[in-house]
Amino acid sequence: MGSLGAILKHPVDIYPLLKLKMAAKHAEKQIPPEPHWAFCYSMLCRVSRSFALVIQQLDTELRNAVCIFYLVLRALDTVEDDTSIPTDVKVPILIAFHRHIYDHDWHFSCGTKEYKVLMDQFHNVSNAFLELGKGYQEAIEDITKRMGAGMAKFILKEVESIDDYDEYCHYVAGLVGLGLSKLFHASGLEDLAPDSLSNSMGLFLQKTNIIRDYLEDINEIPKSRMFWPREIWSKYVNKLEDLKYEENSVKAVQCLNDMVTNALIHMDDCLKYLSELRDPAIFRFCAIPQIMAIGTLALCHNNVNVFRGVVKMRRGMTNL
Ligand code: D61
Ligand code: MG
Repeated sequence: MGSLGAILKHPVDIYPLLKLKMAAKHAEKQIPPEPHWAFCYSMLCRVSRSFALVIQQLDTELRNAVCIFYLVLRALDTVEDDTSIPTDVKVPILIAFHRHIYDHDWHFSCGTKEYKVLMDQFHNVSNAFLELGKGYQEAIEDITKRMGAGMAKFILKEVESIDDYDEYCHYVAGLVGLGLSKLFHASGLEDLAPDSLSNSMGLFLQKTNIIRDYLEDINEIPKSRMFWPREIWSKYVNKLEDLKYEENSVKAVQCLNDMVTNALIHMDDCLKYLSELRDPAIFRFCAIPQIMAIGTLALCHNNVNVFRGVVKMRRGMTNL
């Protein structure tokens, strides 16, 4: 269904959609005029769909830092996710990525579509990064270094135990939470949040995506890596892909509910984290993705369609 059709079917979505769109229009006027910044913001909108709008409603200085943080990590993730890069080429790039952001001339072509544009024109991101304040730069470099090392570790290792699952999600999303907390602190708008709460913010979002995307990931060609931990699914089936076959529906839904329950463990920390925020724009930036994740988990819970097709919320943020 086209996005206009989706909206007309759900007229109550129109008001929040317009409100968000107008906020985005206003935000557009504050983008720095230079071409490398224009590239970064247009890339953000093309690549992130759901995060672009919440990032754009932050105050200017913090917004620029978060935009670059997003693009640097999205580029790192594009390397991680590109299954056509041989391991012996990929691992050193992941590990050295935090140094490449200081180098205007570095680039590595990979990914497809808008991700390929981001990689090919990465010098724009480096140039913008080099204009950020030192405090922002250091936070972005530190997180990129730790995430790259963690991704490299998991290229060679599968997610078996629940501990592995939490560790992998820490590298790819929990660290984003730690980095964002540092950026908020560097902006002077917030106190520094405890790492364990920041980590939970990322784990909750990442686990929700991993649960929702089961079918998309298992059907991917060439075969993508799977992140459902064996320690959970092996209680229900012998092979992870058995969950998608109709004869296993009952077991599949039990396994799904087990995964949802595991994700919900992080809720307490997330609410605590949100309750400590002071700045209204930062609060919205943090709370909106969490609310979407709760909604998505509610939709997935006990829902066999996770194994049949896409289970996605309608989102004012993504569909216009
Ligand atoms: C407050 C607000 C936003 C938060 C947060 C706290 C704490 C953590 C996060 C956002 C990160 C949540 C990640 C959940 C979505 N997962 C992915 O995008 C996976 O890639 C992970 C590695 C790259 C992370 C890049 C990122 C994401 C969101 C950000 C950000 C950086 C910087 C600032 C704000 C939000 C997933 O990607 C697949 C795809 O969607 O293409 C994967 O490869 O597993
Ligand atoms: Mg990835």
